[in-house]
Amino acid sequence: MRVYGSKISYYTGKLESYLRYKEVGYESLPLAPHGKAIKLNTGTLQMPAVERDDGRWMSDSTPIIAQLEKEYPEAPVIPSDPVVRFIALLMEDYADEWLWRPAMHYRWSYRDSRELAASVLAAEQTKDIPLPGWLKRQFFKSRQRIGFVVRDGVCDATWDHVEAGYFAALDNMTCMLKRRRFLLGDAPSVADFGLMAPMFRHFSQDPTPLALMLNRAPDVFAWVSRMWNAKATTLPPEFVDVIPTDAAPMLKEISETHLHQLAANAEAYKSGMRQFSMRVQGFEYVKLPVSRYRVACLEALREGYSALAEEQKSSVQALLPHPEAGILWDPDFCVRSGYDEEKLAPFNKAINVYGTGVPRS
Ligand SMILES: N[C@@H](CCC(=O)N[C@@H](CS)C(=O)NCC(=O)O)C(=O)O
Repeated sequence: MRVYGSKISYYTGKLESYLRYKEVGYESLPLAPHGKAIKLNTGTLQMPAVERDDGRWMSDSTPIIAQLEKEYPEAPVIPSDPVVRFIALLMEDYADEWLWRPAMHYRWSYRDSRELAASVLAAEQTKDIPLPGWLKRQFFKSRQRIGFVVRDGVCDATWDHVEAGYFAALDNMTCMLKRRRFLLGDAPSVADFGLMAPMFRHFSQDPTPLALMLNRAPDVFAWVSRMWNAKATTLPPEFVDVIPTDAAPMLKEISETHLHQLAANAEAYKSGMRQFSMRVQGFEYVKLPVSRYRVACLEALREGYSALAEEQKSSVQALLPHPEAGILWDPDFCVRSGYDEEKLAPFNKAINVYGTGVPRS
């Protein structure tokens, strides 16, 4: 398969670490020069996009991994215990959708990281465009900072909280990794691959957050290399039977931040708003872009919960005793994204995170 992306992309790094673990061969290519074919075949321009040898295309790392798990069932990364699986998928979603903001902030708000990332993207994605290098770098710097930092609610009032979200992830992962090699066992699960998205290509490669990680969380730094080096053939997929108590701080953080944001976003989507505000852990975020894709993320989590047996539901509720987690089982929740109702993903026409959303056919 051909993986179109970037050597510094969040979700491309997540997918590549999975493919390496499962020892699935792939060729890595830059996305931009192939943009037309990618948009035509996957419905949107986002990385990674995957072109299979049989001509099929895939988009969106979460359903891509779910699909490949069916095709490569040896050494599964999705735990078989239903409660552990539900929590692993919740951790993946938190890493995908909540840690994205601090990852973009650290890369594009700080000069050292911004200059480096802009140089990489200009060289990698626009090699054949005959424009001066400084102009290409400038394009990436302003597009990314305005589009994914300023318009995603990072300002003086939220700056410290955005950074606190990174520290919380480092501390909560450290708490788990002191006791096991991977978050939920002695082999990586989908929770680890999810966390690889921010921790690998952003936090451990961009100079500003890397310095913080090295000082504050060397266990996480070691885990990043362990993940990149892990091979399914040499690691039996051993996951915990019950979610350990050392996961509690991360589950609290997920509830107060990610689940709170998913709920506020879904309410705004239901009211037809394009922007919304929310108060998270005492910090006020204003004019955040409404995401249809994230309504679909919440639907997927709720479907996962409702498929559990009664006693498994009680176990999940006991693991998530925070008011914000109630959105996962609230019977009155009735927002529908209408996205991928046929369940074709990753082979559907995808939408990107802030895509407004008319499904493209
Ligand atoms: N849900 C998608 C998100 C993919 C995504 O947003 N990728 C980013 C880069 S890491 C992207 O391509 N953004 C579009 C852009 O920059 O315009 C996934 O998991 O693959």
